[in-house]
Amino acid sequence: MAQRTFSIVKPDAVRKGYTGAVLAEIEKAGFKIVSIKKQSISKPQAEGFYHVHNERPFFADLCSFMSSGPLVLMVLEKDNAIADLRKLMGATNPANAEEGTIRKKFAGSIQENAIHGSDAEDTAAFEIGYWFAGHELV
Ligand code: 3AN
Repeated sequence: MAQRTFSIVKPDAVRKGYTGAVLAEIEKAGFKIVSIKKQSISKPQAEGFYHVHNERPFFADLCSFMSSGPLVLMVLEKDNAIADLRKLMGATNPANAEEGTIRKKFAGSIQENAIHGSDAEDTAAFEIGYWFAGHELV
């Protein structure tokens, strides 16, 4: 059954001019782009988005990075979208990412790792609702 997930082309990839290439990988893998917008986000918006990580040592740096420049927010749809996008993204640390994955091709470091994808159904629902209004998802 078609499932939705939430994804971000992160500021590092946008800055390097990889937005189109990342979107091409996503579409080639069979995802439908339900909604998409390029914008900058504030540090408090990033902190709210990553609240589950607020005890982690990298939290402040991560939120500064995510608010350091424009990014691309997306809602994607396909069968098994959540797990399939995670597979297409590759490991968090690009040094461990498999050949052919987006992070292997486009990520520079464990923090500046090109793409975000929701990791479960409940986080996908929270993340879609955090960035998109219902009228943007028709
Ligand atoms: P993923 O994005 O692969 O689900 P998470 O959820 O563990 O990884 O981490 C969220 C984000 O936090 C990562 N995408 C990455 O940008 C950053 N991050 C994770 N681990 C580290 C780390 N050890 N050092 C710096 N940044 C990290």
